[in-house]
Amino acid sequence: MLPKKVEELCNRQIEREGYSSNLYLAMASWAENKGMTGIAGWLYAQADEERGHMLKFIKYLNERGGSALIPEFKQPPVKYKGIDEMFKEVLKHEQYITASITDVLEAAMAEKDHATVNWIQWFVKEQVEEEGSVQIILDKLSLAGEHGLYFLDRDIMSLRG
Ligand code: OFO
Repeated sequence: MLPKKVEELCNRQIEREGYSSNLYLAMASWAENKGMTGIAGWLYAQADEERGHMLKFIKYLNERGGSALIPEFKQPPVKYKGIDEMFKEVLKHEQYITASITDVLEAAMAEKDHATVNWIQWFVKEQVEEEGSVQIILDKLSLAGEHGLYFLDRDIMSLRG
């Protein structure tokens, strides 16, 4: 049986993954309107992945005898100061998600819920990859300057893991 605390934190994670998806959609839409179609494409793909993460939590909860709750989502910001600032926001958000995944893992460990400890490892690994790939984009942005932004926008999809 799924411990109550783990169920609660998985439901919290459903909201956070769903919000991540909407946040990246909002960023994608903003970038697309600025003519950054490559960056928008990267963000749209990321938004799809986050929706997939939300679905994983929904299905896992229901499979384990819990109840997955579909929440309301707050509206993500509609404007961003620039591409650099936006990707800094992405990294900050992913670090927040990593901490949130760690909360689920630690609760599962405390409750001796080995099934969840085992299942959540996929997310632990995924977060390392996601933070890493956003960090690479930020490094490239700091090298690129205004001129190089064109090339980053053109090539960004090749940086997807
Ligand atoms: Fe990028 O976060 Fe989902 O897990």
